[in-house]
Amino acid sequence: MTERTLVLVKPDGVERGLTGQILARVEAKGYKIVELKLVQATREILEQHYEEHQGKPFFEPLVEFMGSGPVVAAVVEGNRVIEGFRSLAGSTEPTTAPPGTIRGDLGRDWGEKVQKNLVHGSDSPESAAREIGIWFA
Ligand code: YYY
Ligand code: MG
Repeated sequence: MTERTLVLVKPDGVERGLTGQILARVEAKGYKIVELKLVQATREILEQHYEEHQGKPFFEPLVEFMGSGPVVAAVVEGNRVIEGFRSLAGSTEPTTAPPGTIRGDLGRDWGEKVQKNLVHGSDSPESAAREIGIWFA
């Protein structure tokens, strides 16, 4: 079934000049980018976006990191794209994300409190609808 997901290239990905490579992988997989923008996220947006993680030890460093520079926000469309992009991205920790994935090929551990793992992808249809509403209000 055709669905939409929110993809973010996080500040580390933008800063390292990996936006093109990351979006190229999304397109090469066959998904369609239907919205795209470069944005400096406000604290308000980030707190809403990461609502589920409020109170966790990595929440503050995460919000700080996500606001440390511009991010690229995209809405990506395709059959089973929510699951498909999560699979392309690889698991949360770049050190152990499988080679062949965005995080596994392009990321590493930088010895910081937060995992700088290059991308975000929505994890369910409910999250996707909620997050697209936040970033593309
Ligand atoms: O969906 P995904 O990005 O793979 O991970 P989440 O569990 O939703 O966590 C969001 C975000 O928080 C993650 O991309 C990095 C950061 N994080 C962290 O720095 N340390 C953790 N132990 C868990 C998550
Ligand atoms: Mg998540």
